[in-house]
Amino acid sequence: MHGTPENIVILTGAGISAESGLNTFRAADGLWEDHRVEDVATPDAFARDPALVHRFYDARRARLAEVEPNAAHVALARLDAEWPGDLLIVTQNVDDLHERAGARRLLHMHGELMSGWCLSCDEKFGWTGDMGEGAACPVCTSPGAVRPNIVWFGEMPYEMDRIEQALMGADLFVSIGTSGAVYPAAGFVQTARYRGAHTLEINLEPSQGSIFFDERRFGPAGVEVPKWVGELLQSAQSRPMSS
Ligand code: BJW
Repeated sequence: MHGTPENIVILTGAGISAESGLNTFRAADGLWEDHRVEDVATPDAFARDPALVHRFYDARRARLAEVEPNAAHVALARLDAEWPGDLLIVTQNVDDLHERAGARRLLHMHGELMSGWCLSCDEKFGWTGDMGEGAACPVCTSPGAVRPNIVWFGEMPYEMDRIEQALMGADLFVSIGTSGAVYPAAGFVQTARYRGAHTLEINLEPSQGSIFFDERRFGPAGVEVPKWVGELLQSAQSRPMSS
């Protein structure tokens, strides 16, 4: 790209956590007890079989205790700490590996595993351990009305206004480890590009929206992200942005 960018939006997906040992959704190993994510991550699936859906999320919440952030999460946290311009990491992931690596300018557009939502009083709160069907809400004490605070298919992702605003002001948009199969996240590259941002994809292989990126780097996130962050911080040092 020409010149040093000032305002950066970074979209991350399951691929950034793969080297930490978390399964992606659409790889051959992406099935859970033979279910596709589209069959368990919906309000209909939860209404039909809440025990199954709770098992899916309880297992994934438990798995978080066994994994650590990898070099890609650490590199993005370093970029967040050192980048003087605007920066927003928008993750589709519901794991907490970005924040455990130290990222601060971060939002979870598809919710968080370590959070619950009471359908009785509408409060959202931190949650550790199993949730299961009978969990009582810590706020209103209603039993059996707590669901994982996760954005399922057909539900509106979180913080869309803030994301839209950041995309409008971005001069660099970077997508890391996402297949580009799920909207609205898959459309962010086109919004950023339309506003004139340089667009970069870092992924193991071309994503579904690969043609919309100006630049593509293929390889494991744990290798490619630290390399890119090092280059970006180096170029910002040698060509400081206008104040
Ligand atoms: C590596 C790597 C390594 C591996 N290094 N890379 C028809 C057309 C268009 C849209 C729709 C449609 N029908 C329905 C819709 C809308 C629907 C949708 O997009 N459906 C598609 C299936 C078509 N979307 C919704 O319903 C969303 N809500 C919505 O649209 O509301 C209305 C709205 C309107 C207007 C504006 C705004 C909103 C909600 C979507 C909720 C998604 N939820 C899930 C599950 C819940 C979270 C959870 O349980 O974890 O979120 S689905 C699942 O997919 C999860 C993920 O966040 C999401 C994206 O997956 P991701 O991260 O891309 O993972 P993978 O596995 O697909 O890809 C991994 C990539 O990494 C691969 O490319 C690998 O190569 C790569 N990789 N190892 C680098 N080491």
